[in-house]
Amino acid sequence: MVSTHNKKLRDWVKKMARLCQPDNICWIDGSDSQRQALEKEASVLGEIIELNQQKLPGCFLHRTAIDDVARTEHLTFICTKKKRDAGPTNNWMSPLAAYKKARVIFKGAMQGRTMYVIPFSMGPVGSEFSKIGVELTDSRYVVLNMLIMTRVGEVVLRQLEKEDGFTKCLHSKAGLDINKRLILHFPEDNTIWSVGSGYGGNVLLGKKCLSLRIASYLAKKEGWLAEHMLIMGIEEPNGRIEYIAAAFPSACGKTNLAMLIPPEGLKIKGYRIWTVGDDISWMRVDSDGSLWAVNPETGFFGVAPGTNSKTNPNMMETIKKNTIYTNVLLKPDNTVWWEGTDEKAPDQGIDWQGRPWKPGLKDSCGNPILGSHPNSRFTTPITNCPSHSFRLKQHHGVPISAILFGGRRQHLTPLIYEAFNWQHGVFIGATVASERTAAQVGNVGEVRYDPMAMFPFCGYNMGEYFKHWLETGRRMLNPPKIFHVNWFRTDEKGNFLWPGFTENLRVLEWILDRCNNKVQAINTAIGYVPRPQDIDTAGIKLTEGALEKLLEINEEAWLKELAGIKNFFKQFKSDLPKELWQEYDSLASRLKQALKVRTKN
Ligand code: GTP
Ligand code: SPV
Ligand code: MN
Repeated sequence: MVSTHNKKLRDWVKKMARLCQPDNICWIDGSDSQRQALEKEASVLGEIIELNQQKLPGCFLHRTAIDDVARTEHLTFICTKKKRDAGPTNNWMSPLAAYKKARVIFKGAMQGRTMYVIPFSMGPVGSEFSKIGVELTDSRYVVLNMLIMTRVGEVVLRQLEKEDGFTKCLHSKAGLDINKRLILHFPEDNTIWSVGSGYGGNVLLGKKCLSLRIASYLAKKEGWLAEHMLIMGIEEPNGRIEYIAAAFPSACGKTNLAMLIPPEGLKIKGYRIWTVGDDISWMRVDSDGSLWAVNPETGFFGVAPGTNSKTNPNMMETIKKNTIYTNVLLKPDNTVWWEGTDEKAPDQGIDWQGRPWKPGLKDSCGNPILGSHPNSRFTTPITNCPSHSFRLKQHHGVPISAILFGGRRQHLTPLIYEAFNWQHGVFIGATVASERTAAQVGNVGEVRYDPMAMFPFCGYNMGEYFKHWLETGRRMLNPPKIFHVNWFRTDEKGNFLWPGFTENLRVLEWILDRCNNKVQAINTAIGYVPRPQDIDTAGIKLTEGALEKLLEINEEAWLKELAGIKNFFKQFKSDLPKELWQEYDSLASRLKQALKVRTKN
């Protein structure tokens, strides 16, 4: 039996139990024996399915409700006293109204269930970077996932006796009813309430809710950055490891980039990749004037479809054991399958909705019925990953040489370009736009602005957030260089022009060369762009003219893009830093000038 001397914690648990009325309360201690007992219980109750233990030791499958398969951004709220503090990009509710509305749903929601108390640390226990949370939940699936994704148990309770504050995270599945689903954040109370969902991003409250929405608010107050970024180390041929952080919107390639294996053509040079994180980066300016980053998580919650031994061999190795699969296809031999994995589809199986499935099935509109959901995922420990960094546990993190922003754009943005300076880089980050993916409910493919890939995750006014980025830049002696990448540009037929995945290292190589002043670049209206000959294409076959097309800048199309940026910026009114309007104006005049020169020639 776990106990704590922290009176605030004990009182809060009691109070929440009075509201939710569970039959029992169980403290999670982080031990293997308790985890195994929970796995057994959850299997017996049908909440998870034990997979073939010879082929997939320690692995389980879970299916969510069919209307509970991705983050529900329209049901996600930032609840600050003043609406302006949530800003124009967030859904807002007053704290009073939000607590009242949710309390009705939470009331008695855990009757007949156990309330699990999960003390967890985001970041190494005791590090200056780290934050403690305690999640109360009636879902064993949540407990088992949190055990993979965060540092859980006794050691966190002991640390909490030395620190006072923790984020109060309350979750109940309640009736898993989409009409009674709310994901509420109370940054001013350091509190999260999530009810009516069983999907990862809505319920693993240490992840998007704490480590991005609440943490971004704390980071602004305390002078650091909480970002939706992967962190990776690139060991160069000379043995030096340079670390980069990259923000791409959900399902736009962070996990894949974070653990790439160098392509054949570049192997000879001796690069090696070290994975620090695939989704979240907490960064601080240190006494050396550089930016240092930690990954607060201990696991990956990765997208399954498209993961195979060509696109991501390290991940295929990682998910062979101790992994929870969610919403993938179950094969007759009790292993799993998804669209775009190595093997061809099995002759039969059970689809993500629990129905019998075989290849070629069509729905009433003639569309193929998928075996696994497009946002099906796996939860797996980072230490399973062959490329995991040896610096994961370091309290200090890693120094960041470059920051990348990126989006999924068929047109317009080139494969790679570099900001002229930090302020211009913040403008580039603030104007990231991307085609919507299956990671959130909504129309897939629609282009939306997603500044710094944080649109769904910033816990306060994004106008203030841009200001914070600008200020952080001014505090650094050696700010990382800022770049923008786009792996998703297509030709007239809609085919990707760039092979992507492992080959992306060729672009990272140029980025590092720029950081180390080893290579020239072309000064264009939008930023520095590589000379085609400076991207190493040894060993890949690009179609004739593809690289030029990938690096092409169409000034007319960019001027059209500016109109969209203007509308996006306008909604922040006086909260948008003037520096971003300056960057906007400079970009407009550079584009007009370039267009003039081009039409003259
Ligand atoms: P979240 O976990 O939602 O934050 O997503 P993520 O940014 O980690 O995305 P992930 O790496 O899981 O990739 C999502 C999808 O993009 C997968 O279907 C990949 O196959 C695809 N993808 C990743 N990298 C590339 C690339 O370089 N080129 C192309 N064409 N597709 C890619
Ligand atoms: C994302 O959607 O950006 C994810 C998955 O990383 S979730 O945890 O659901 O947010
Ligand atoms: Mn993500």
